[in-house]
Amino acid sequence: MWIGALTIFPELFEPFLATSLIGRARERGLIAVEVRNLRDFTEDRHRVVDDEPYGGGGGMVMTAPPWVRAVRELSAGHSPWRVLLSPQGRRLDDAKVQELASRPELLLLCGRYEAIDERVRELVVDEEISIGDYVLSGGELPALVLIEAVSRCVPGVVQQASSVERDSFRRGLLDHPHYTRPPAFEGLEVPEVLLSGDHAAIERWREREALRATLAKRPDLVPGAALSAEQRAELARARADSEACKPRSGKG
Ligand code: 4FV
Repeated sequence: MWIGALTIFPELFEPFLATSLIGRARERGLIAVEVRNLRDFTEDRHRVVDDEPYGGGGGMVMTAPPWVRAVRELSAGHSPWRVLLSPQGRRLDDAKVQELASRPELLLLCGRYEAIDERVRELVVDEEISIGDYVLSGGELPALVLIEAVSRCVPGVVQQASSVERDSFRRGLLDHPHYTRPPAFEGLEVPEVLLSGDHAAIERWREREALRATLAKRPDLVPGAALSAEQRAELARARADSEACKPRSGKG
């Protein structure tokens, strides 16, 4: 997989791209990440990438020519899916991560300043993606989030492929609780079943706990989740319990 990134702060990417999972994936040639400085695509000696907003108002706007020049030059020899990271974009979630990971080439546009000239979107952007409803100072961190999430879907990047499949959200539910040594800590014991060696019972426990965690923390996910028989039974139990706790209305 080839991922290009356009930014005025390429130095922000290096430490992340040279470390851990992503660093090893690049060494093993599973992914290639090419970070380019947008200023290399300016034509003036001050390498200016921003200007005053037409119509006035605070802040500076990133000018279109460097972006269009850069995207077209980086698309020579590549036909990347061109993604602008911005708060106006579709929210990044697991389904979108998997869709982006199915593409052979991505080009990520990382903005700075108040905004980017609208004509950049019209001329060289296929899709806008947001990592959340808050405003950052730049698109670099969202791009790094996207690179990490997408790279984990590339076969071989995560050693334990099963752990990716078991990841939260992959099956629409949050993950079950995890434990490791010591077996008891500050009076808190590891659930007995996990020490039993009974893998069928452990799997059932994990399924129930994944559903319980989701009901408690992200009930909005449950309707869309692919529930196993164990989880459907647990959901029915949970619903029956909550019904049982509901105060009886006076009538009848
Ligand atoms: C953002 C987000 C984000 C907006 C103006 C960069 C900033 C500045 N990108 N998800 N949330 N971008 O806040 O993706 O140029």
